[in-house]
Amino acid sequence: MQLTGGQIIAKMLVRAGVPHAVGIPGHGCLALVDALREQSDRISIIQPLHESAAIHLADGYYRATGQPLAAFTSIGPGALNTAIGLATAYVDSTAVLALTGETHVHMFGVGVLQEVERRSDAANWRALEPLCKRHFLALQARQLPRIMARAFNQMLTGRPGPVVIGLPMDVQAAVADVELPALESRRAQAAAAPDAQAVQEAADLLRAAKRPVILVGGGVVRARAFDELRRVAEAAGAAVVNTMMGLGAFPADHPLYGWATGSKGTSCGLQLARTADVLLAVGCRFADETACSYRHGTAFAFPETRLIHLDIDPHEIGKNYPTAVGIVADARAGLAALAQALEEGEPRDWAHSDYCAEIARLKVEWEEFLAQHRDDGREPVMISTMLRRIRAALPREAVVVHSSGNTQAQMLQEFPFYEPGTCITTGGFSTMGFTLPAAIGVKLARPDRPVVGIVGDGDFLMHIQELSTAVRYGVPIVIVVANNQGWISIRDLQTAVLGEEHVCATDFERAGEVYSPKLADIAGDFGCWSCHISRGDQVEDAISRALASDRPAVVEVMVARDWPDTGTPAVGWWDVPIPGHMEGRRAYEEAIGEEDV
Ligand SMILES: Cc1ncc(C[n+]2csc(CCOP(=O)(O)OP(=O)(O)O)c2C)c(N)n1
Repeated sequence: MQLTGGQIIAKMLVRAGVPHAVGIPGHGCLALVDALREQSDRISIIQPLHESAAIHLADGYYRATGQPLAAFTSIGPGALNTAIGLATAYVDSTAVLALTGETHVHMFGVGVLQEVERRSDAANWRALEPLCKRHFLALQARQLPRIMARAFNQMLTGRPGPVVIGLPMDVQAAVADVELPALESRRAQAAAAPDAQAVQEAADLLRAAKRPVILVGGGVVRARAFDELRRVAEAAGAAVVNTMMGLGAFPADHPLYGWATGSKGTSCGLQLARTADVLLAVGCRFADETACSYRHGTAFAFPETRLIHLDIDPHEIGKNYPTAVGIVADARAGLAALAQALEEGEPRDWAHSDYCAEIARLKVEWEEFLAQHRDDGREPVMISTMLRRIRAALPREAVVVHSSGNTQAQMLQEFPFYEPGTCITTGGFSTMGFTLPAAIGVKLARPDRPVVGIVGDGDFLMHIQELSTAVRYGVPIVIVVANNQGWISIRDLQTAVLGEEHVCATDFERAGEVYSPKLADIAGDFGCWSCHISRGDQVEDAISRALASDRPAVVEVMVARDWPDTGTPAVGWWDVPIPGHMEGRRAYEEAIGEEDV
């Protein structure tokens, strides 16, 4: 087949079942975009307004379906604008294919428009290399069938991740005589299965445990191992706690659910995890937020607690904590094997156990703690009240997207998810700007479900322009903006760890007055349905009307901005270094000695 480089890519995207290519054309990707145009009855082209948003949109689509999209960019700034999106996808282990224009091969190093070449020729791609699972640079069009096959293999097998293919302009345009491989023949069909002996050892430990806990990370969500997780939890009578990325993997109304652990977690999740005798961690990397900066006995007490660590990536096992049993496997395959081994023994009457009663009591205590810090009558409304009202307005199967600031922390602490896969968040990178474009991707993937983004004003303003994308393509997402006129989670941090007099550069002000444009009006100008509210009793009605509008909608909620009503206190520990001259406040210095790293 005689095809240009661009045509090879477009045809292989069609073969891979990629329904959308998201990107911004430029001189650096003309031939590629022309080839996509030829396939436009099979791949729709979506024009976002920022390349990072293109990646977030594709990322949201993948998180909702397991199907990667392609994002495309021009050379130079277009390509480099993908950096935050790629890093978000890489840290959270999600698959996105980024096709970035590069300098023509025969012009490497001359300084073509938008080439970075002072330290090495055509060096733009080097900036992206640490931010993706694999980078390919195609130097000839005939390499592309193989590169594309390898890119899909890298994205989708083992630990998923984003892949970047650098496409010099002449390679996109050059014709090659090629065969296009069947992608299925270029990757393994079954996920990595666990070692039988290790599974047996893990099952023995869990069976003998008095206080078993399962710590659920993003790997469980990525592998869609929801049924298998439930089977293991019930067979072992284990409490289930989660990381930020594991949120939504287990139904919040299940008696064994113990909420989140970690620095922004819950008293319930922390208590269960630190007093476990056996802890099974699945698809989790023990990041500092989960581990309360590794302070011994705060989130975890290894090795007194015996750790079974199940992960697709062998390098995560033993990275931060010593294990009793390390199992390398896909979370679904690993949990299925464990469930089978546990179900062969005597069933546990977990529902009537003292342990289950203790979990219930810890959850009530946590609810009471939240209630103490919440004033439902307050105006402007507290985020805590707003979240409860949003939950009440949404069906169980609604997909909720969130990304940073107090809303993200409070979602972890107090927003119950019931159906698997209904929580989409950037847990590892906590990227401001993710929610809006990712929600568009999620809604494109799941048009049958309500899709709601919950976001702070700072986060929303980072990619507010993508309201245009939602409107142009008629994607009826609902974005709830908690507007506290500033980066108030960071102001809260300044206040909590340094003191109120150290608040700096976190309020939005003009001439000493609090400042915010009316975000609902801006959304209206974009063509969205929008409303502006400030009381808790207005939230449910606003959400219902936004959903009923069947248009992209923005509900701007003015929320409390006075400390401490801005959020719910963090109950875990976080190692935030305090300036050396602030002696009385440097609790973290003492705690460093108690950290396990
Ligand atoms: C791209 C990016 N820049 C900076 C940060 C650091 N950061 C974390 S939360 C936050 C403030 C978020 O503000 P907003 O969305 O308004 O929510 P709020 O803090 O007011 O709840 C900042 C600056 C980040 N997470 N991402």
